Amino acid sequence: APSHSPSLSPRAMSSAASLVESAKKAAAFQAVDEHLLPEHRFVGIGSGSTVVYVVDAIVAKGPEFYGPMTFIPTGSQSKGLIRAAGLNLSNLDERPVVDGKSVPLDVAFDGADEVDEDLNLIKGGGACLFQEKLVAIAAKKFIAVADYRKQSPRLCTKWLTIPIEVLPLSAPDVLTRLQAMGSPKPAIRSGLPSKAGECVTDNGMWIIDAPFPPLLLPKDLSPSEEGDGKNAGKWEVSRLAQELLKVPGIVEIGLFHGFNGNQAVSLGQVGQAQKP
Ligand code: ABF
Repeated sequence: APSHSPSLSPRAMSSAASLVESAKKAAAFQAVDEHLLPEHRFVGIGSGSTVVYVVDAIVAKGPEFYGPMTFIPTGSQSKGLIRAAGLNLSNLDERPVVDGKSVPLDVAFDGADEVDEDLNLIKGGGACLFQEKLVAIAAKKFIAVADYRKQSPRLCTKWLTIPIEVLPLSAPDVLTRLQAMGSPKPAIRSGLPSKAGECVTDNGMWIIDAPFPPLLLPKDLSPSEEGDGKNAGKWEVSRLAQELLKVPGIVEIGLFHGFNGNQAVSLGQVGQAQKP
C-alpha cells in the first residue's frame, strides 16, 4: 500500500533544523544583551542546547566584560560548558557569605521545555531540574531562554509530561501516588540508549515523567473551583506543584512557577533568526 506519511525531504528537514538553531541563537544573544550587565558578579548558567549559545554570547562580549564575573553551573553539562569557554567557575555552595547569607546570583540564564502564557515553565527534559531550580531561586533575576517552539498557551500541551526527580527507593510508591493524582501513565525515565537501566541524575536520583492533562492558569478557575485548584480533572499549575512537593520521595519537580515577576523569557522568533 502506498505510504501517506507526511515526511519531510532531507533538505526540508535540515532547513527546519537550521531555523531552530538560528532561533535559539537569537534568543540567547538577545537575552544576554538585555539582562547581563557589566556590574554583575555571580551568574547562573543552566543546561541544554540553547544555553550553549548563551555562553557563546557571553564569550563574544570579551574578557574585559566577563573577566570579573563568576559563573555557577546547574550540573555536570553546564560545568563543562563554563570550563571549556574559559569562564570563572564556582558552585552554589562556594559563594561568599555576607551577614550570614550567601550572596544572591545577579542573574541566571536557563533553557526550558515549554513556556505558558504566564511564563510558567516545564523543565527537566535534560534531567538537571533539581540544580536548575536551586540556581534559579538563588538568583535575583531568572531568564528562561527558549526558541519559538517552546511557547504554548498552557503547560503539558506540547511537552506532555512533567519531569519529577525522585529518590530511587521511593519510585514505586511515587508512581502510585501520581496515578491517584490523575497522571494516567507516569513512567521511570530510562538512561541513554548506550546505557541500560534508569536515567540517574547528577544527584544520584531517578526521573519520573508524569503526563497530566493541560495545566490551568488561575484565570481558568471560577471562584468556586479555586479551593481545590482543579476544574474537570485539570490542575492549576501552582496547586499541582504544591501537591506534588508534598509526596514523600519526590525531591524536586520540573514545574517552575511563581517567580513573581522576577522571570523573563526570551523567545527566539523566526523573524529574529538573522540576529547574530
Ligand atoms: C534544560 O535543558 C532543561 O530544563 C530543559 O529540559 C532543556 C532545554 O534544552 P534545549 O535548550 O536543548 O531545548 O534547560
